[in-house]
Amino acid sequence: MTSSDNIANDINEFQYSLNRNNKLSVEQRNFYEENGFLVIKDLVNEELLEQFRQHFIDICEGRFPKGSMTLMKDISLAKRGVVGEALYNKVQDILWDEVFEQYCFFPEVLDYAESFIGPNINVVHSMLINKPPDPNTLTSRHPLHQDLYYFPFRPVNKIVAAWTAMEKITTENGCLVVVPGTHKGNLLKHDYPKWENGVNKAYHGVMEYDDHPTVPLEMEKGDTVFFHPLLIHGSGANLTEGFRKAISCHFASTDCYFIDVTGTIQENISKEVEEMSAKKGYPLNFIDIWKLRSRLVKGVNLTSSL
Ligand SMILES: O=C(O)CCC(=O)C(=O)O
Repeated sequence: MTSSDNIANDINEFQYSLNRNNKLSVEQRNFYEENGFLVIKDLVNEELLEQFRQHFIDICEGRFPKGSMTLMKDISLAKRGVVGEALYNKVQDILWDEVFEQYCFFPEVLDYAESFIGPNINVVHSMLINKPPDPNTLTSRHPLHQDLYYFPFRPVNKIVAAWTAMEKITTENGCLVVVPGTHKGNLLKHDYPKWENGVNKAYHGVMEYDDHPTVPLEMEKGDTVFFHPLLIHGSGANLTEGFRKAISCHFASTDCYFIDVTGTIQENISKEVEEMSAKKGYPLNFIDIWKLRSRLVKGVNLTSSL
């Protein structure tokens, strides 16, 4: 197929990816179009992932200051009095950290992000997710959700997630699970799932969706999945004795703009996030909180308020 055929396809068929930088084949674009996600094998090198692992452990064990990052605890493990790497399930807002920022700026990841959202890119959400061994409570599960629910910005097709496995990730240690094709639907109503032992803070799920069939994404260390912010996804419990880690960013085009979520199905999460911020001593509104999570990582920002 010639590049002019590609452009014709872009105009006629592709809604969710762009004809840029020849990173994606037509087959890969068709797959993303149909399914809302795409796994790229072996994208991030082992040495960098090991730096991230050690840095996370150093932060959890107090050897490196967490600064403006947020460390989140697993609710069941917190009750059991465990400490360090075995307690924390997430470090969030890693975009200004001298070690983790290398992921936000990683050229191979950004080249793929460009194929989905264009050349001018802000990182808008960034985290390292740790799943310590589950203490038989299943609280290491992440309910099925759509990431757009958390985001007060649009347009939706100008946002993409990158999620990189930091070790071999399987059904046993809590891989991502997805519902292919759901990126073509609407944003659905979310709330806390009514699970026996509860669920981690701010882990809302699509309501009445728990029993929906999913596809597991088993991945090798360094594999990276790109996915659309409406794709319904979650992850299983870590039923092994080891840790399961992944590092992830959401990227948005600098064409994105903020929206007011008052009166929408996003209002409940906006209030909860504002309360969490106030508790930490920063009584900011939802949009200002997201402004602080954003940083230009590629190209120029001529238009965005993000
Ligand atoms: O890494 C995981 O277990 C799931 C992460 C996820 O879906 C999220 O944080 O939105």
